[in-house]
Amino acid sequence: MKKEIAFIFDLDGVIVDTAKYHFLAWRNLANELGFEFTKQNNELLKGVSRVRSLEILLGIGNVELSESQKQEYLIKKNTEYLGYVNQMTADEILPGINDLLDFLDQNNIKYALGSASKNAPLILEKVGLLDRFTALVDGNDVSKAKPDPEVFLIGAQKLQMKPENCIVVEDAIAGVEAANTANMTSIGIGDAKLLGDANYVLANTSEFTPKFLQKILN
Ligand code: B16
Ligand code: MG
Repeated sequence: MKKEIAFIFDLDGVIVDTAKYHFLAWRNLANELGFEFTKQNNELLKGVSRVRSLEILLGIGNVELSESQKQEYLIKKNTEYLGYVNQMTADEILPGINDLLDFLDQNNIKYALGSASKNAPLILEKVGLLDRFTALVDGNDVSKAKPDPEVFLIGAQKLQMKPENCIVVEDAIAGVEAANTANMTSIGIGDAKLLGDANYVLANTSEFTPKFLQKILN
């Protein structure tokens, strides 16, 4: 197997499913502002930054807020979200991911995190994965959100790897676009109709097996 490669993993939707907690907190906020927020609406927020998520949510409800009100609601949403995150355990790691990380470790293949979430280090700590990543890049490190490739390019730099030798694992359309723009190989996790631009698409993380990796790496 080729060794000169490294992986960059997205967090929400790839390592854990935090979208369900984002959904609960955003829905409560929408309800407080007087409108409904559905699971379908929540799809629009996947991989999107917190600030941009609020803008999209306010657009759905056709609600306008002042800058200070927006700040207040962002803090409120994150406080509720952190309440859920603080209860997370290793049981919430998505199927297949532990085996895959074991396989990468055994083969001396490095991996980094490339997430839009400013809460990424806390989430990794809660599920017991914080120490396993060679490098972390999260929402605190980037000035441009996905689909801009910044998050993954910083990840490659931290791993001391060339972009073309990095493989990104992503569940969001914007994330796949960011990986492709960064000249990296992209593996999409989810609906092939939505993630058609990815080099490879797997329906869910349990299909992301060492056998699949061996196939694409050889
Ligand atoms: P936070 P990812 C993203 O994580 C989520 O998919 C997205 O829904 C969320 O708004 C974003 O993180 C920011 O999260 O509020 O914790 O900073 O998929 O890039 O790992
Ligand atoms: Mg994601």
